[in-house]
Amino acid sequence: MSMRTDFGNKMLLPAAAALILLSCGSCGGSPSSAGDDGLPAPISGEFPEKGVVHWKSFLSWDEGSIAEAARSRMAIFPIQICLSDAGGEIIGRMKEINPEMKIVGYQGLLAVSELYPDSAWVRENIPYELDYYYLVRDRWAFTTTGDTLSIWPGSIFLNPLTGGTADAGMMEELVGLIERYRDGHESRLDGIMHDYFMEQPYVNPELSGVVEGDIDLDGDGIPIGDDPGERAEFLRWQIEYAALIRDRLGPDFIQVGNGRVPQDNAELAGNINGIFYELYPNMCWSITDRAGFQKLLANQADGWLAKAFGRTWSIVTNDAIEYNNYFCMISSLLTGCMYTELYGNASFTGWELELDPGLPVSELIVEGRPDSVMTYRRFFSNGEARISFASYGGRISTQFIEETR
Ligand SMILES: [Ca+2]
Repeated sequence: MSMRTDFGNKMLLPAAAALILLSCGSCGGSPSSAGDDGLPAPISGEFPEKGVVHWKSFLSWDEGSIAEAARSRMAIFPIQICLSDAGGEIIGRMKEINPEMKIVGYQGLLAVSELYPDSAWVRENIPYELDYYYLVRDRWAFTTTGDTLSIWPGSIFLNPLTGGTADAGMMEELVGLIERYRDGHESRLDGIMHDYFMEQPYVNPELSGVVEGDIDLDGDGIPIGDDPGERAEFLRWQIEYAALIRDRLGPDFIQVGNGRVPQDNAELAGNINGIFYELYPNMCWSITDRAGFQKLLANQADGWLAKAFGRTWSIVTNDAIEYNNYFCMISSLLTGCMYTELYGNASFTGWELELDPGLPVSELIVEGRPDSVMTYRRFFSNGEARISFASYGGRISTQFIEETR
């Protein structure tokens, strides 16, 4: 792939077209209020805690979708949609129903989408997208052979190093853009989700043979995989970027991070407020269900993540295997996280699982040993959440046992 040409003809795919906003045929009616769809009004302290994950447009949504989404504590939508007029209208309706709901904008970390060719349309409809594009247009990363670096189809990777060290100026500009938009749209953006923090860029297999050359962000001719100093600066930039957002947008501007680094690196974790567990419990690392659960538990311990609005904002998700949605829900009850239900690719289609556990009345109880059976239990006012793992790390049972008094 080579796209080192001038703006205007370099963009191949209309990635932004996928983000075309709702035509809003359903927007003319009166705002729905909690309860008129028959759903219980969300109240603070309701369990299990739901989080919406929807990295798409609102085109497929109707009044019912808005009401269902509003039953959540947090919703993650593409940041440029949160900051668009049409997206803001829908977010406003959700917040009318549930004023405590927090809106988090999804943004690819160190990535920029290939631009929709009609920049006038983008300016009119998703202006953040265009401003972000212009801001980073001179920051593309290139490989050792001068090819444009892409690690995900439809996007271009950015180089956060200058002269071999973390580029503080670039960081300032990126945070400044978020700050400027947030300040103009305070009610629509309560935080940001970074997808994702990484030790080094990993080129998606779909691009193997498309991207030529090796990744070499400091330009010394040594690929990043063989260059510990380059990897250290690359990680340093990410940690300082999260710290700068926290500093400039305040400790209650929620930051949720995807990737392995927030799960393993205390310094980064201490600058953000939640972890996005993608493909929980195994993530993409071939770990056992038990290891995934234990990692989730360890990450929620005091002192790992920073709090925003007095709590942490982790969410367990799985969009590939339906039976994991229930495991996500019970895991969330045991560990104090949010869960979501996905039946497909990061697209919210409503809630199918229903459970009324009441309020937690105990801490987590751990029984057994790793070489036999381990059971995790937590009592709620209406029963007990419980997961048991076998010695090999697989699940034996995932349950909510209702009290039958
Ligand atoms: Ca290098």
